[in-house]
Amino acid sequence: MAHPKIIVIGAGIVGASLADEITARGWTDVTVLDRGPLFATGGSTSHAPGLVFRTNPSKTMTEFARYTTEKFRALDHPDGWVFNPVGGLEVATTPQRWRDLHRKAGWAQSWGIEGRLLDPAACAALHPLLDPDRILGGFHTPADGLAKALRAAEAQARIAEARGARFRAHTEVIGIVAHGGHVVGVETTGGVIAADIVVCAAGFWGAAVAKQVGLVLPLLPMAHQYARTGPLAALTGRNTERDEAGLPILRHQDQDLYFREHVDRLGIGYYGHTPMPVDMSTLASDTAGAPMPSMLPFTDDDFAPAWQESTALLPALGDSKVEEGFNGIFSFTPDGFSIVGEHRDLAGFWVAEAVWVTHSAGVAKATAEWIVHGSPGIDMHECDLYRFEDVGRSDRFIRETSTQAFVEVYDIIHPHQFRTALRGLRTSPFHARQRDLGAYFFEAGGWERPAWFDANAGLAHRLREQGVPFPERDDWSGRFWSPISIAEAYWTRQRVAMYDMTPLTRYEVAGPGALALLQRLTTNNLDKSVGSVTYTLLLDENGGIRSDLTVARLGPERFQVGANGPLDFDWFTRRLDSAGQVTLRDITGGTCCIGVWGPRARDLVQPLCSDDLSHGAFKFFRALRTHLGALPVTMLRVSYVGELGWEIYTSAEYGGALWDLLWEAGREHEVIAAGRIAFNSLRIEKGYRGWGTDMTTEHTPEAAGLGFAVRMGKGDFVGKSALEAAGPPAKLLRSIVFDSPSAIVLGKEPVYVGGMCAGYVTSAGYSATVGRCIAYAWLPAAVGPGDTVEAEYLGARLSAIVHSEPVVDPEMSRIRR
Ligand code: FAD
Ligand code: THG
Repeated sequence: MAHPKIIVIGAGIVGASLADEITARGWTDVTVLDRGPLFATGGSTSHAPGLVFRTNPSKTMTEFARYTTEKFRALDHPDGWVFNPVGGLEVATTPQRWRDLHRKAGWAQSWGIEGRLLDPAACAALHPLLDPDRILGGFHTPADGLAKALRAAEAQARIAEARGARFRAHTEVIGIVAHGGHVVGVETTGGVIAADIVVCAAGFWGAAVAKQVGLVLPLLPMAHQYARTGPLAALTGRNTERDEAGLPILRHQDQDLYFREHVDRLGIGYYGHTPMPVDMSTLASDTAGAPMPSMLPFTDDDFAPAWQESTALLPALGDSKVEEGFNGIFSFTPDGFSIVGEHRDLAGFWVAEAVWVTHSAGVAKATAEWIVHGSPGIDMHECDLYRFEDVGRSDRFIRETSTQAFVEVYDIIHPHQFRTALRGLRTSPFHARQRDLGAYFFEAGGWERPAWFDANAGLAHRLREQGVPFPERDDWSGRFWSPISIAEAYWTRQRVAMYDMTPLTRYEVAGPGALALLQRLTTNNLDKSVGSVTYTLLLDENGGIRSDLTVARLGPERFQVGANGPLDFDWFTRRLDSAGQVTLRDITGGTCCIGVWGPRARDLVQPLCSDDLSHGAFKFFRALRTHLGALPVTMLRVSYVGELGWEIYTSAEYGGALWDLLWEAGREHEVIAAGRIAFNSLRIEKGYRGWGTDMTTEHTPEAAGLGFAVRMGKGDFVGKSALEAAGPPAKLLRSIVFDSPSAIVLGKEPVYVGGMCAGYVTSAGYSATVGRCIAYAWLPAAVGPGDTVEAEYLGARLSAIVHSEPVVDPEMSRIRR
């Protein structure tokens, strides 16, 4: 059979790498088009200095970088090396940065990147231009280094060409040709070219290309300064023209600077200047004939502080000056991740955008696998084109958040630090009440979510007096946190608490084909009575977990699905049958939800309801349509915090009245409002996983401890055959409980078994119930309950024990009563 005809727009590092990765998988009819000459096309790749620091908080991004360096090392180019593993060195000049480098060293361990923390003298031995008195230490990664981006592009292009790919210069794509919901070609300055698949790898021009087919790519072209010094005496004779560099690439993130050698000169990159978003409407015409449309004139004033700080760190610069520089353009995104995926409404139109040289081959490999084999072969949820909420696709959101991402690119970012711009976009009907109770809000998915309530400070005080432990936290783990959250969690297990569950994404799936669709897409059996609620998993074709859902059957052909965000909507939408047998509706915004949980939950709610809410009449994992007071509600007897109680849903207009009704009725039961931190700690105690953090498509249900949600006997479903073929998992998700009451981890820390790094933490929370921090960690299958492990938090080894699950209430006595 003939392979599809593929056109790649853009012959930068991403387009060239895509041509190689796609043809390597046997689809050889690939044509790469570029508006510029080959291979110095004038895009960002043409002048990228090519520093590759691989360690990233994201496991996936680190893996992309690792693959890229390994691939580049093996590439040949007639002009010389493609990747020069000079090593990477990041130095700290402040205690905060030094602590952050310990955190970074932890990520490197977790993701398998070799690296060591060094004292100032050892740093200066590696990089003699450094003034050791200016630094507190550094993080050295010996296999990081320099990529020659243009050589890498050309070398990959040649390999692709040998398999049949074509590269065409001076061919600008000016339109996408579509027919019947499918891409059929591109219109170029040289005429129409037919294609079955079009991949947009047009760099920072990509947003404009995608816009033509109704796709918003949340990326912002930004200018970034890069300069070169004159010859430096200190570098004389160190490097040949061919080697260019021998010293490690250097980052001085406290001053937004990075450095590399160019033979006897130093290149300096700077992120410290005021953000310079680029207006594409003027750029396109201004630079139409320019050989390097991605290079803007250097602005000396913006660079002045950079020079001063550079000479402070590297005194050898003192006898030199900046000889040349430019403001180069590349893409920033709201969350710093790339954007990859296929257009949902135009089959065959793909994007691979906002990709650094560092991650280029890794992203290209994943994209190629996705195109050719139907799935990317690595967890892509952070980079998925459809990860953005509607609100995240507005010009204003893209501009403000991507600008913020530029400002923060080298900042120390706390895992619970949320942006300050554009807050308050999505609020539940309870927002004003929560504010009155002194809520401290976190943000996710545009939603304001209470983290804790200052109104509970008195409760915390009381509990402390009664002897409930409130361990002190270090400065880092104590940020964006309050001891009040301990009181809220404690009180949920003692009395009763109200949790705002409104931001939990939910869909209505309805119609004659609804049951069949859900049966086909998920692992558990949903063919149960009306009123049933089922915990079930979405798997991908490889048996990896795409999401976990609760499905409530509210009518014979009507289901309410509790989901994990926009990616689930995308997954369902692509798999709806065309016969119109099923409708899918996101009902999140039009509805709201309060979780009322705790031993007193029934005492609180029953008096408001004429239906029998006893354990016998309204069982665990059942749903009921009823009224509380005058208000129509749907109650689901489920509890992510592992307590007696219900998720109580109503439509948005009743939300305020529902809150007041429950709050008033709760007074005699000492009800509190409780926040996300308590919620998170309670769900971890109870053994409940969070998708995207604890498990992803990289994990099977069995590995993640969710085998109970899979019914292999129920008939075919997506991922079933892969599960049948799968061997026993090599790694398992485990609960670990720390020995010391004051030991805290926050996530992504490496875990050691017998002194060797064997896994990593996913999520963690202090458990008020057991008085210890509990974490999930991926560990070798041979490590089991009772075994001792150590997690490394900011350089300190914290001892923990692998615990059977769940840690709290394995008998389910708290829930089923
Ligand atoms: P590009 O290289 O821009 O390629 C896109 C191509 O698409 C261009 O060739 C363009 O001509 C073509 N094109 C656009 N529209 C059309 C059309 N309609 N029809 C046909 N062709 C079209 N990254 C790192 O990893 N490490 C670094 O140290 C680093 N430093 C940087 C320093 C500077 C100053 C800059 C500007 C960037 C730096 N980057 C670095 C980022 C990196 O350069 C880019 O992220 C990367 O090169 C993007 O590659 P690309 O293939 O997506 O885009
Ligand atoms: N509520 C609702 N939908 C949701 C969540 C929720 N969807 C997404 C996410 N959260 C799903 N996660 C879970 C995890 C565990 C449970 C519910 C939702 C749970 N599990 C029980 C257990 O494992 O013991 C019961 C499992 C069973 O009986 O099959 O309760 O919070 N609406």
